Amino acid sequence: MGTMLSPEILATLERQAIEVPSWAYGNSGTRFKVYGTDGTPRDPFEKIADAAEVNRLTGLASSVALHIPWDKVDDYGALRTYANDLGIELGTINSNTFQDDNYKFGALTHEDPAVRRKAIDHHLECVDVMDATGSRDLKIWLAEGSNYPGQADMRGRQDRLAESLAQIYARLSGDQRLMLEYKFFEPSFYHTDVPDWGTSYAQVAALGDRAMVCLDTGHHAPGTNIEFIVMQLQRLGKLGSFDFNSRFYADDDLIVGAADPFQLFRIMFEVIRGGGLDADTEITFMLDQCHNVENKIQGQIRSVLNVQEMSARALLVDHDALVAAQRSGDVLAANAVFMDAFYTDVRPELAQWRAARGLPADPEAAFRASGYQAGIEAARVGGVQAGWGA
Ligand code: LRH
Ligand code: MN
Repeated sequence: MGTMLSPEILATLERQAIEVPSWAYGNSGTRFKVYGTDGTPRDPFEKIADAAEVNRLTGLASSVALHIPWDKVDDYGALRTYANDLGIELGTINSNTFQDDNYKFGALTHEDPAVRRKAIDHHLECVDVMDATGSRDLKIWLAEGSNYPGQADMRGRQDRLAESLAQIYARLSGDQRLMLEYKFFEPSFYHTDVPDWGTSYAQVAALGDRAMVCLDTGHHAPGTNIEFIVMQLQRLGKLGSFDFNSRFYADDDLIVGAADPFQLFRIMFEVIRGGGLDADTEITFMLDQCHNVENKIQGQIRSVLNVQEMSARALLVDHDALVAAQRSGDVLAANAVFMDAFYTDVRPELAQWRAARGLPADPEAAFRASGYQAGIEAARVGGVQAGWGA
């Protein structure tokens, strides 16, 4: 084996686990068009089968996140057993208060206590699902906000949000956690009730130790230094999870590392600096993506490999040389140490390492040669393909 990736680095990479989203295997698109594709799953079982195929070929995706009600089933215990039989776990449970007419003007922040009650009850139902699936994390993303100045009482909404979240938090048991995801705009276009890390932090800090911030890499204003936020949230002990994806413009939900691999490298460097890849890490690393035009399963394979690859490069940063250059104020030397690691092509060694562990050296090629896609296209005929609606 090559010499760049030391046994310590390989041990860290061996522990790495990236949770995949069930909805990435269903149809998705934009407001203009959602494309159907042959072989798309029709139910959560078929989504889990595809997620298991990603894990089989990469050894990296040992759990799959669910979205309620998109992944609603009669028997979550049976779904859990099905997943476990395929070698994966059921992971983060994602709530959904962004597709119901009652929530047009808000859900957990709504003026009307009856609407808030309905939204809180949905979250309590999600915790019931967690009890059945053995999931640890409840992830809450809220589409709530307003489109015109004056439309909403932003302060009143924060107070109602805090009160609603407290009721949900009180329902958690065991090691269960609540993740509050922020997003700076869309579908609201004037104010969003949880627009940034500061607001999410303020709300979860008020709840307690098991409430954390979820950082979706596509949810920041252009030009935001996301790795600085990663550093600060870790420093505050409140970085609970990532929704990994990449974007050129807005919340494009593209393959992580595809639009900006250097940003992913910088983010993973700060994750490592803060102990986020240590054996006792409390961070859930999840993908949150949509494969609108590309093959979904191969897209997921490439995504988890991109995170692994940029993690490997970030682990290669010569820490002692970097600290020495930083302390001596040698700007260009410090930057050079950082860039050397980023420019180090670790792909051949990772391929060798995978082969040594009985995994395909090139998982994407293995998937294309496996016949899995042709198999699901032949088998999954009829029924309704899963998507953001179904
Ligand atoms: C919102 C979001 C959230 C999910 C949804 C699928 O943009 O990032 O995490 O619930 O995408
Ligand atoms: Mn997200």
